[in-house]
Formats: sequence, structure tokens, C-alpha cells
Amino acid sequence: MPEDFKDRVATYTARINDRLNSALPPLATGPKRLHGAMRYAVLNGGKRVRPLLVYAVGECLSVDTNLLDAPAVAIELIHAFSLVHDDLPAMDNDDLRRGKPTVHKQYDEATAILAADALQPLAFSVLANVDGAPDDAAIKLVRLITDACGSTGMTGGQSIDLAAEGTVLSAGELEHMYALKTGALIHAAIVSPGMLRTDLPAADAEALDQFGRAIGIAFQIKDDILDVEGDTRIIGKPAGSDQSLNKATYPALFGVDASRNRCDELLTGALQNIEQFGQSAAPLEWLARYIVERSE
Ligand code: GRG
Repeated sequence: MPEDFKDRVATYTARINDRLNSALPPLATGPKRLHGAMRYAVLNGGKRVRPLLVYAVGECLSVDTNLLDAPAVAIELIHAFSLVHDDLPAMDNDDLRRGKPTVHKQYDEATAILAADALQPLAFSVLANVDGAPDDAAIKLVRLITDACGSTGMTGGQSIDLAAEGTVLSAGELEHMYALKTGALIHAAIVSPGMLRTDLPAADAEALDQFGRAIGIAFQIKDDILDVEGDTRIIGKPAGSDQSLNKATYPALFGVDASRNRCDELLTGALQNIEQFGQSAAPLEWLARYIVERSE
């Protein structure tokens, strides 16, 4: 990673961790076990890819960084919420997340469910309280993010995923599931800074929309490849769990080489979409490459 990007990633990561810490209820106030589990679910690591995308697109569109904190925090809280649910015994039944015990292992199942339940409204409260943004920005962000995590977004994708275990899907069906399960929230992160501008040209909105759709799907295909080829110690969750659960994944259905090729194809298309932003899109381009080339 070039040194200047490394510095900026470190700066934005420290920033989002600080904003998440402030948004979460303090440990000193009760219910302490619930608050402890919420903080554990959010602050126990994570690459912070979605907030980094928010900040990178914000740079592209010259949006004030202070305004970007609300969507960055809200989206990361929802992401953390979804991981807690995803790991539960009723879903993927995982013991390890981000190299640490999953929330239901560290606490207990009821506390994990409640912590996730409380993270979701916290996310929307952060959005509702966005300060200094254009008048209709909060409502636009709420609409964007509720759509991304509802039954035609992340929750719907998870439902299709669970139903698809042990079945054969076409590439189109699989990518539809990925677009919902993983892509919708990543896409929301990418288009959210546009909601903080009153004068965004339609061509810029369209370019980010297309970029977001492609990168969202590529992110999940790369996640699948890491499940096959990754190292549990580096990815922080048990490698090979998709195969154990008989999940319908890109590598399982089409092989690792085809998965890699599809990721590259999606990346190339995505990068073409953001060429119009010129040099201001360099951090976004770097993040897109990181998403398909990462080892964690
Ligand atoms: C309504 C919010 C909501 C959720 C209920 C459980 C569920 C429905 C959806 C789960 C969706 C899910 C877990 C998709 C997988 C996405 C994915 C690849 C997660 C891993 O993301 P990383 O690699 O994780 O960014 P870190 O740990 O780095 O944050």
C-alpha cells in the first residue's frame, strides 16, 4: 500500500473507531451486560471497509468529513448487528469472528440477540441526529439504509442464502443473492455521501451507483474465495465453513479460478465507472482494489 494511503486509512480508521465509541452506550450505564455486548460486537476489530468507502466517496464529492461520520457510523453499526445475527446458532452457528469468540459465545445467545436488536435503532438514531446537513439529507439516508437492510436488501439476501444451502443456483441467481446479502449495504455506503450534496450531477450519482453495485458483489465473491483459500488466523473466522454448511457460493458452484476472473471483471467495470472523477477518486480506486486483492 502506498505510504500516503496507509496514513489516510489509519487516520480514517481511528476516526471511525472514535465515532463508534462515542455513539455506543457507555459501559458504566446499565443495562451493563447488554451495553457490554453491544460494544464488544462493534469494537472487537473489523476492517471498517464500509466507513472507509463512505469517507473515500466523500473525498471524491468534496463532502465535509464531519457530515460523513453519521452514515459511516450508522452503516458500521448495522453491519455489526448483521454479523451478530449471522453467527447465531440458528444461522451460521459460528464460534469465531474477527479472531475472537462470537458475541453469543462471549456472552450468551439471548444477550447477543438483544445487543443486535439495540444496535439497529442506534444506527437510525445516529442518522436522525445528523447535524449541519442539507434539510432532507437525514430522511434520504434513512430511506437508503432501510432499503439496503430490509427484506429486499440484506435480510432478504440472508433469507435466500439460508434457503439455498445444498442447492444449485445459476450465476445470475447467485449474484442476485450476493447483491442483496452483502452488496446492498456496501452500495449504500458508496452512494450515501451523495445524499449530503444538494447539487450532485446525475452522471456522478449514476457512476457511483454502478460502481457500488459491482464492488458489492465482488466483495462477497472475494469473501467466498477467502473461505476456501484463506487462513483462519488471518481472516479471523473459521476457513472452510461455507463448505461445511453446504453453502451455495461462487467457488463451490463455478470453481476458484472462475471466481477470481469474475472478481477481476467486476473490478475493471467498477473502475471504469469512476474514471470521470479523476485524481479525487484515487482513494476509492485503492479501496476497490483492496476489496478484491485482500487476504483478510
Ligand atoms: C436486518 C441488519 C439485518 C440483518 C439480518 C443476519 C442478516 C440479516 C444478514 C447477514 C448478512 C451478512 C452477514 C452478509 C455477509 C457480509 C460479509 C461478507 C461480512 C463480512 O464483512 P467484513 O469482511 O467483516 O467487512 P469485518 O469483520 O471486517 O467487519
